[in-house]
Amino acid sequence: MELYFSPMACSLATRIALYEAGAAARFIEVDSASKRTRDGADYWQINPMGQVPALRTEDGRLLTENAAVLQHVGEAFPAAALLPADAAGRDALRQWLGFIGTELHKAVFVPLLDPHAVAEVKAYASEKAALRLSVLERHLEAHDHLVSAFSVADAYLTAVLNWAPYAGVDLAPWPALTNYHRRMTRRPAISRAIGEEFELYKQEQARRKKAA
Ligand SMILES: N[C@@H](CCC(=O)N[C@@H](CS)C(=O)NCC(=O)O)C(=O)O
Repeated sequence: MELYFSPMACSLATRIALYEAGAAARFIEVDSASKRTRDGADYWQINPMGQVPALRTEDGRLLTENAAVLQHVGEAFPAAALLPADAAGRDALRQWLGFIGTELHKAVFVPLLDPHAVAEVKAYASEKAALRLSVLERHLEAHDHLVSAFSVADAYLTAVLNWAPYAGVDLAPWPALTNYHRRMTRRPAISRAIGEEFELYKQEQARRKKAA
């Protein structure tokens, strides 16, 4: 498998899933500004949306969209139990993946992190945050994970919550969510993935500063 990723982007969730599974994969870094891979390939030609993650599957297909990519990895490595085994658990997982992708990632965090978003757009996104974070808070007051055990949904939520300090989202009013995030980042696979990608993120920032 090959994972197209940008450092500390949502594609971190798939790296986490691959590390949790102990899977061998090739990681191809995409500069989110220039849309070039590190070896100079035009990423628009690879993924016409220009977004990460994109996963080249073992049989050569290119799969995009976090929810699809994460479930593919979960299914490819069943021994890692990154997906619930029962039908109700799978439904809950799909529900959380939809929630994280649309309600949290896109509705709240993308506008708050986008330097081109105007103040009104940021205010609108900020306004959306409290309800969504309170839904997570209520769930995590009663559960250790989004579904019955660690799953790809936890990998995705962790990747999104990592952005909170950069997006100006204060998690302090949500103690169960804050504790959950702290607990997730202590998992060896997650700590390793964040450590490696944060280093790549700093290198990317330094390259951009030098080029400016
Ligand atoms: N709907 C896509 C969204 C992916 C996405 O927003 N990726 C971001 C990084 S977290 C990205 O590549 N942004 C660059 C861009 O949109 O040009 C998914 O769920 O995979």
